[in-house]
Amino acid sequence: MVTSIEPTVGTERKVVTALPGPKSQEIHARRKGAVSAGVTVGFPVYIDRAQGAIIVDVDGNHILDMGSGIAVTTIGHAVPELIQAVSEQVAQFTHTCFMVTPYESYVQVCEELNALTPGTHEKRTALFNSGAEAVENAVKIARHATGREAIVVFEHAYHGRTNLTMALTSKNMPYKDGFGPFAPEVYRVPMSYPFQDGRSGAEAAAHAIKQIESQVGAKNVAAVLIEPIQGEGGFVVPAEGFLPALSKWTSEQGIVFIADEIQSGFGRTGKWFAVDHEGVVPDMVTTAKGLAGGMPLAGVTGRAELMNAVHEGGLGGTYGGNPVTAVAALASINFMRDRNLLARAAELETIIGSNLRSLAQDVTIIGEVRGRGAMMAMELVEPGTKNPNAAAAKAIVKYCNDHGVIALACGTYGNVIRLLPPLVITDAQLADGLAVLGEAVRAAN
Ligand code: PLZ
Repeated sequence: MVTSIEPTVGTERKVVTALPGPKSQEIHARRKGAVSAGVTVGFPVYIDRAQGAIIVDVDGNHILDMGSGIAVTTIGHAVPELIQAVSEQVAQFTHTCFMVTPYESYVQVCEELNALTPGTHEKRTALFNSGAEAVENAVKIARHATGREAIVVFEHAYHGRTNLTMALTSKNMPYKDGFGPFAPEVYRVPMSYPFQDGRSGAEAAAHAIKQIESQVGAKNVAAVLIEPIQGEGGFVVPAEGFLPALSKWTSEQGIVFIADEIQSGFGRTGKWFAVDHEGVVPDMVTTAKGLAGGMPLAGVTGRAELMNAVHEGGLGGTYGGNPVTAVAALASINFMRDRNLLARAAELETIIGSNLRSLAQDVTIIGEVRGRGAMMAMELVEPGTKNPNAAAAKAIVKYCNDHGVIALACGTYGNVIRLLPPLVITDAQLADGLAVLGEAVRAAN
């Protein structure tokens, strides 16, 4: 049984070849003949193993991970407790299908999600495989429970790549182009985006609500679906008061308020959920990514009366809540509690925020530094304007990658650099990563 990790990975970034190295290049060339061209790769170093915040590629380069596989490995790579739980579960049984013959870990994950998501009301949970699948199911449930069809989403939103979630996602390239027709009854309204719209939270909410009332009609709306902090759309943090105002209005109108916490949730922002920062209690919450430490698991958690409104057999799927992923979630949640990782996320906000803000004083391309916890970003602009500067973002990501640091871009216009380090990153690793990022920004300025 695997109970310990070889201590060979170490804790320091170490680049020993040009990146990507020769072995990675060889595999990457094979990829062309085997993998659909539709699936692209940002940084083609092929990974051999990883531990904590360090990823080791097949050429022996030690790369600093400030992306966590897009906000997934929040607890870091190769956590011994998770390895143990998963290994034991694989040896016991890997699959029976919860709908055929169930197992306790599924129930335990639902109990945890019911307890951790905001609000003390009676809740129920259903488990799925991916974020997109969770969002689809949240919409199914909201429609079924309300008997209404319209779904309201926001500008810059990202909710997935399946047919319904493509309709919910805002950005055409690369997510939607040529993949239509899309599911109907989806309506998009403006997001609160303080840096760009200058509106207060209350003003932005009134603006969005007015648009829903005039263009859709509140009585037709099944759900308002929102990322409390937008992920792919640019780490947009809505102005204070926006989410509470929307949540209040939806509850007055009998509309289901769904928080898509797939990227912002599970400790990433310093609280279990991003809505917790403003005391908002959604009717439903979707989770995935950080939930299970790298295993594919997603959940929909909501008010019992909504979740139970669906007829028996109306929800499910072959693999949803697979036992290996379920024990990974339990191990990951325990690890986060034991290590007090929410507090660590808040510390990371202070360290990263002050570093990026002082960098912003010295350069002209940083328009805004924003984010919460270990979900921090900078929006890059043409100097002296608020116009997006995607070329700078691209150059910064490349510089970081060339120096063995994973940093990701995002944003409707590709002009936001986001940092999503694992919460176990050490102060020394973070200082190293931020130093490389600083050089990258200065070089692009
Ligand atoms: N909702 C808020 O962030 C996934 C997408 C990467 P899946 N974000 C990463 C890409 O280019 O495909 C995401 C999200 C929010 C839903 C999803 C979808 O989650 O697990 O990728 O289906």
